[in-house]
Amino acid sequence: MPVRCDIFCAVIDNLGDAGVCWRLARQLATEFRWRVRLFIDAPALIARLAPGQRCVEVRPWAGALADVEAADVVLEAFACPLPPRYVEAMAARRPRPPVWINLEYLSAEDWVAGCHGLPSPQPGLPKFFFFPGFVPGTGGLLREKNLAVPMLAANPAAAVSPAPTSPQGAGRHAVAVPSAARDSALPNTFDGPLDISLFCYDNPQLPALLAAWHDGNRPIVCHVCAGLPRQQVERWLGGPLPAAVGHLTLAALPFLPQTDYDALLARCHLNFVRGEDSFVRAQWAERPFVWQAYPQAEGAHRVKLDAFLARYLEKVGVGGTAAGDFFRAWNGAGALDWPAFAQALPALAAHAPDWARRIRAHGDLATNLVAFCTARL
Ligand code: TRH
Repeated sequence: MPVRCDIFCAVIDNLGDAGVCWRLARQLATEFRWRVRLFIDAPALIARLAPGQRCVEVRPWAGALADVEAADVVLEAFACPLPPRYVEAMAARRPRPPVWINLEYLSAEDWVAGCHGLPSPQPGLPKFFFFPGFVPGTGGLLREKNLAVPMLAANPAAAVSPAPTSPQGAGRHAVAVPSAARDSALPNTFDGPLDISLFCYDNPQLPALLAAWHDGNRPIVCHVCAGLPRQQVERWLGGPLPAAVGHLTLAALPFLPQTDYDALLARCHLNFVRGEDSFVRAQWAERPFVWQAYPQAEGAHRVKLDAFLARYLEKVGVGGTAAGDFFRAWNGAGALDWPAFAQALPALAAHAPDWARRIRAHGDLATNLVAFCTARL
């Protein structure tokens, strides 16, 4: 009998809760043949992330669930509270209660490895903390077994931006495939035109970055993601995208299915990413990236940022300082120095494959989760 797994996801905001839960559900279903139900309070998000998917049963979750039998493995994403009726069904399950997992948010902080896998100190049903992470002793990072295939083999026409209107405003042309994607090889030259993807939260540093690109002397195509990024770029431009201003081309991306977004990351020279899932995917794309951490009160996100930078930049060598300063400025601490960061791009590109090898060495999250749960079933 296949292992039955129920994943519960309460979407706080943005896309990452759903993005992470979807990736995990898909991998458990397709690589481990688990029978997965994803209970989510925003099921439409899954339809946007994975149009037409059939491998996971997506169940709308609102309030109390009708009579639902508890699964073998129950995973609450990001400590979302389970419906009381479902917890009762878990307690009543025979011969033993399910393996109950709390999948936590990703952090590079040192304390994570010491908390990973610990039982949650609460009376009644045993529940375990499961922490993703970059180092041994954590649950690892979400990564499909055959990752290299989808990112580079995905349909390049899907991860493109409509070409900008010509200066005369002649209207949209056919799609403009990012220059690096034309020969579908990884973009590895950084002294010519750059393809840059932009996915960010509201960021007061963005106007300065766009101005630096505009005033610079090299052609840049910025592939602007839908939502907050596009709203901010159009505010800076004072008009709709796509557009071309001097050397800077501002192309507008529609919201892409998740696999096409992954493919975009592999095709750009540099990726601006945010939150958790795109942050991890940028590292698997083995391209230079800049991360905007999910903003938290009292600057708590800067602790997460510094913890990550301490690990990520440890072996970069020349360019590491400029990269660290740029990451911190992008997260609100200091002024952006684009020319200095641009000079560090070759070093960051050379570092990327070794970094990807390091963070996958202790296994991927789904494989580690399956081992953890199987030992307790
Ligand atoms: O959208 P996010 O800001 O989600 C955030 C973070 O997950 C954060 O940790 C969490 O606390 C908060 O939500 C509640 O960023 P993230 O994590 O990168 O998730 C974005 C998802 O959207 C990711 O799976 C990639 C996907 N995506 C697409 O599928 N298509 C697109 O066009 C774009 C831009 C993103």
